[in-house]
Amino acid sequence: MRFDVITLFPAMFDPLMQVGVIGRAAAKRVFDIEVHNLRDWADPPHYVVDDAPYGGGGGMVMKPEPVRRALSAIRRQAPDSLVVLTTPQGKTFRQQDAVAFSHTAGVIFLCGRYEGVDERIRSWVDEEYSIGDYVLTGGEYAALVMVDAIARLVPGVLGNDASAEDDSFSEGLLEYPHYTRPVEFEGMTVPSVLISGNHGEIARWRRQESLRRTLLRRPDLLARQELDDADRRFVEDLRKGNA
Ligand code: 6GU
Repeated sequence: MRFDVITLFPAMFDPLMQVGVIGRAAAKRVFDIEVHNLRDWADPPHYVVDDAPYGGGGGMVMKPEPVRRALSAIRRQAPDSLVVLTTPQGKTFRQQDAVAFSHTAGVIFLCGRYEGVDERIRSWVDEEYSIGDYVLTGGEYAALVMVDAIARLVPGVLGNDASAEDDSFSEGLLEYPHYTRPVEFEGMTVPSVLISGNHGEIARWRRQESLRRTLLRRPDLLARQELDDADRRFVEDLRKGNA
């Protein structure tokens, strides 16, 4: 798949493309990412990309013309990609959205500036996304977050293809606790079931600890979850304080 990003701050995407798991996968072309400077589509001599709002008031608004040109040019290179505007007014980006985008041909992220974009720009995008209820100075960090969440689901990006499957959220539950060596550290020990070698018991313990953790930290997630009989009995016990 391919990612295109339209931004006034292309350098913000250098770490994504150069560092860590995502950077390595980008270098190996497991997916493609191209970052475009919106200013390249602005008019000389001043290459202005924003302007004061009609009706007055503070802040600057992203002008439509450079965005129109950028989208037209990039769409020719990526005709099957969806166009996503990052804006605090968008719907909240969730794991299920990351999964859905990871199965598409590509995404073109248009990073909005926080004061806003000319309303006519909205008619050229397929979706609008926010990453949460707080205000950022621009959509760049939101695009970085979304590219990371989507790209790590592309086959071949994570070392082990299965490692995305146990993720917190992918099953609708938080992940169970993890331990590695040593078996005892500063008086804290690894649960004995994990060193028992009994894989059935280990799977059961992990499932129950996922349920425990989700009930404690994210009861909203648990409420939306379909549970089997064993899960339901365990959650009942947790609620009664018996587990
Ligand atoms: Cl996508 N943009 C801005 N400016 N702030 C945000 C956001 C996006 N998502 C959460 N906060």
